Amino acid sequence: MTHALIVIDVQNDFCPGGALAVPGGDEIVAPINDMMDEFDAVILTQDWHPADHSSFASSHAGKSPFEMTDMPYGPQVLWPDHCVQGSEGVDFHPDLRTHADLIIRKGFRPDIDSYSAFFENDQKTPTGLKGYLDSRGITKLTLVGLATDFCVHYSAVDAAKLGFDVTVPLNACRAIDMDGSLAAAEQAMRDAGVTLT
Ligand code: VGL
Ligand code: ZN
Repeated sequence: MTHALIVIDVQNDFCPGGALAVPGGDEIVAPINDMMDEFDAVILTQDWHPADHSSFASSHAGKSPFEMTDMPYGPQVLWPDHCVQGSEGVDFHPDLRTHADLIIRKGFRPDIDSYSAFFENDQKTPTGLKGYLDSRGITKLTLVGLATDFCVHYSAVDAAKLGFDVTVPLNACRAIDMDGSLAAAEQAMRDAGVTLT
């Protein structure tokens, strides 16, 4: 059995001081660094948006961050501008160990957001991560990072649906938690067969 650690979006914009700061986001850097040597493979994901991305409230006249909008693929939260390619905010937290086997970027298509490391928010467009994992014989995944209720949640649910054995240690994740989104995410992960520890 080959077991990979997938570190979701531990980037400056999701840490205190960043454009979409997740409370305590930087507290998970040291525990994640300590975990890395226990795995057969380490994969990092990076939220990677063009400057005028459609998930940004600033791209929608009259809309404010954290409001909802309807996209052709369904409802979408509108975010503050974050993780813009070429900005400091898109970089990994400076203390995160980045000696990973693979860095996968997502959210680079202007018209569609991508919370999951496997599929964009239309739930159809693949990122290519499944092919990479399959071709390396990786069957077991541990997911950590930011944010528990968005990118970790959707990545974990998709991974479980794709047949991977998935564990999420919540002590190595932090949440945005808007309108009960953390409780809903934990329930959705459990329902999908993800092991929460
Ligand atoms: C994320 C909101 C927007 C995340 C990314 O990494 O959880 N959340 N883009
Ligand atoms: Zn994003």
